[in-house]
Amino acid sequence: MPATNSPSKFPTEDLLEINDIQGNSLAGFNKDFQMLLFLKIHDRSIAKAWIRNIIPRIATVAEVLMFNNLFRALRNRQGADPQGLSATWINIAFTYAGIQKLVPAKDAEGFDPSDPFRLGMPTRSALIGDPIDPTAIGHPDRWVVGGTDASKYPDLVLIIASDDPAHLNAEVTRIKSSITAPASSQGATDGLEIIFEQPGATRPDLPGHEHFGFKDGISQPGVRGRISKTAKDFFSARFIDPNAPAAARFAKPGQPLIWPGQFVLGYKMQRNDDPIRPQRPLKLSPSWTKNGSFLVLRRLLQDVPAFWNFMEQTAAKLSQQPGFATITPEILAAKFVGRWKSGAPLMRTPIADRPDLAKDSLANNHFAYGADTQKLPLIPIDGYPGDNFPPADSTTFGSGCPFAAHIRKVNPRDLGTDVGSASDTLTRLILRRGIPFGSPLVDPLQPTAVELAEERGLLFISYQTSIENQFEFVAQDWANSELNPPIGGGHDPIIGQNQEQGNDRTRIFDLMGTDGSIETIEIPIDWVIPTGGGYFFSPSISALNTVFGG
Ligand code: N7H
Repeated sequence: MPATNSPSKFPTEDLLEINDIQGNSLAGFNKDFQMLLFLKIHDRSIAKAWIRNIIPRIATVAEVLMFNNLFRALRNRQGADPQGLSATWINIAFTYAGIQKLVPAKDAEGFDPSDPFRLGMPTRSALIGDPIDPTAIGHPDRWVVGGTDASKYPDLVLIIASDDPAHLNAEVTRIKSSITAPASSQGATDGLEIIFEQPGATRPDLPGHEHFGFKDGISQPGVRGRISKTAKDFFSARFIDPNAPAAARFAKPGQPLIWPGQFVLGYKMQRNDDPIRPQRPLKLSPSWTKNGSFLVLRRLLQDVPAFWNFMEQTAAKLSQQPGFATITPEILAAKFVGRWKSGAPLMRTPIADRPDLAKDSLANNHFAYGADTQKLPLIPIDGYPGDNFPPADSTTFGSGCPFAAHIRKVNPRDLGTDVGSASDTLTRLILRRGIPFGSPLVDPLQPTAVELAEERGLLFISYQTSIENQFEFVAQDWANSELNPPIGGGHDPIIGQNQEQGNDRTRIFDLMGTDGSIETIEIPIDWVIPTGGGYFFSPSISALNTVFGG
């Protein structure tokens, strides 16, 4: 008899309070046009009154989820993005400095004094590998926002996001006037100051791709939990036949189901020794943090010409060597990322890009590193022919997807790591909500002076319930390490930062040739450079009402 998993045998999943959780965390705004407004609070009671006024405009998970589901359903039926369907969302999050200004001291002190959130990003910057030379642009002394300069350190950030640039502008104008309007008008305040404005936008030339040219936002954890009292009304849609054992672990092929307490406080957590059974929620401290989430924001500058020049020069040199004759700049860059530009994973198509695989959301994330891709029985989907792409072949070791490729470093999937089994890795996952900033280069190898004068990069945003065990751990213990997580192979060539030799930040990356020989590539410069950011807390709607606004 094949093993069956009747849904009743699955552990009962939490009922998520989707009307109380801010929408960008679990649901993801997924908007092409965004604005981050960083604010400083000068007057507590004025700031509280302003917060009370903005609460009805803060988007919840329930609202964002409903919109995203409608958008997806229409796109699937019509074969294109639905015209005219548009929404504009706002979320809010506070640094510890902001919380101290707004909530009674006894409440603020509930955050652990050694928690990175309480210490702040500039204090943790060296630990996560940022430059320690104060003259380097990546040093927090030089950050444009959120660094060591107190005048540029925010108390709160607003994330405003829309499908329509005109709607975004109108909302931003409304918010700005609520901040700068004369003190007599309703909701008005001069007790708040906008200290930095950061627009973000999807690349118009390559929607969904970041500035090096690669498709982003493909791999996200599935979130366990229900959105109504109905037993199978799951937050993350399930695509695998419930009779298949894999249905207990995955929402979609390759998308693991993670207990919601990893992303939002107050819910069951993932165990580091079991991919299915949960452990109890984190203790809430302060008590009002239920349904809240920690938000990591990094303004990461991308030196796109440096990246692609390096690929050109290194590929030209390498191709002279036995075992590397076929290497091109495009192939080398894909090896650094672990996916091709289209988003197709190297594990499933190691020799050449396959945009058709990249487009298939039931196949493009269906791979692991230690086991071959198995065909999974799916629930019937109208018109879907099934995943008929070549399976990932785990016997390729590092010759298909290098051990230190970005996506393999930050999520080693089914492989054991320096700190535990594959179950432990599930406790490290984060929800990523990044968006590019700045305009794309027409030709990265021949940028114009005007293009070079403008900054571009990624506004990295992630949600998690432990900044230390999730974001910081992944960045510091894995991406920045020459050896971890599992087997060595060098630093993460995209986001890794090597601080071990002070100002010499050279990283290394092992590349395997077709003959099994290994070339160790030296990367003397960083092409992803932190220039701002912060550790924030994104409270529940009820905490905004009672603790922040009240
Ligand atoms: Fe990364 N890139 O373009 O190379 N990232 N990332 N990232 N990243 C991913 O699978 C990129 C950054 C993660 O589950 C893809 O969705 C760039 C930070 C994680 O298989 C691409 C920057 C951190 C994943 C990029 C950047 C992470 C991931 C493939 C900075 C956390 C999922 C698309 C400028 C510390 C891995 C996808 C998985 C995927 C790129 C930053 C983490 C193309 C350019 C700071 C967990």
